[in-house]
Amino acid sequence: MDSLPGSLSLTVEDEVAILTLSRPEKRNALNMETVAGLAAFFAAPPEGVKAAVLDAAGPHFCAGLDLSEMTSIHTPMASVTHSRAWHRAFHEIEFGMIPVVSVMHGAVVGGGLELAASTHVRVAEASAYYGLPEGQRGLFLGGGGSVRISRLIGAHRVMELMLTGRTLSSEEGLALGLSHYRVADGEGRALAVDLARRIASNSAESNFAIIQSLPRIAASAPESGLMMESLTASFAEGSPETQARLAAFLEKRAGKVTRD
Ligand code: 1HE
Repeated sequence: MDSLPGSLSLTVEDEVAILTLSRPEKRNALNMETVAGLAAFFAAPPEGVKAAVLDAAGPHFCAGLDLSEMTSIHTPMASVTHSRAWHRAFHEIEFGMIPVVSVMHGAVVGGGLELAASTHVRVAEASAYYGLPEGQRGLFLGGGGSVRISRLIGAHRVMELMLTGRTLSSEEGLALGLSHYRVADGEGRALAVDLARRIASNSAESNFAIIQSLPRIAASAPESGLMMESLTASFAEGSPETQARLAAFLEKRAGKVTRD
């Protein structure tokens, strides 16, 4: 793959890529170079990688849009072009070929929360907090948050967070669905890697169906959704690997579904 910008760093452990936002001196604020780097990485993940972890260096996950870049955006066309570039990048994450587990800590605000909302599994450390300070900055969401964050917590909560500028704690975020897990500070990355390894061990067809079809089915009219569900199931079950996995279970060679 093309080289990453300096604001992103990559390690690959077996089938799991760990991509780290690496601009802690600016609290991982998302400049266009970083957004383009995210788009390029998730459009073409390294060969053999089956799942990714999105982590962040320093005390904060992401301070959102790099506000210093906004000073050069003076026209509606420049602004819409900027937003659409974010949309393309986050689309590559949400509808890419590999499931992504994010690890959130400290500030997860504005565009940082939009970025996290485009990942498939979200782990929060206790220090994580969430906010949408767009109202205070004279901005609006532009990285897909109106759709994705609203889907997670409801448009009414997105509205309230943007209007008041208040923040939610990691406990509140867990209860509302902003994260799926909440762990002690410093424990997020290990859990995320463990989850990514587990995800990577699923059949590739099932993972593809889960991240590509499920959100589209859920957003469809029920009758179309049900049809799409049947077609997706036939795609996943048609994999040669499925028969081997079913045989392994029936011959008592596969794991059982037990309480973690
Ligand atoms: C930044 C940014 C940024 C920090 N753009 N440079 N986002 C916000 O409104 C959040 C703005 N940031 C903050 O509220 C705070 O920086 C934090 C709570 C995240 C962290 O505080 P702290 O005390 O640890 O760091 P700091 O001293 O405020 O910032 C360190 C440096 O990062 C400093 O630069 P320096 O050159 O003076 O060292 C800050 O200016 C810089 N920095 N955040 C640019 N966001 C697609 S639309 C999405 C719309 C949005 O995302 S709106 C939300 C914008």
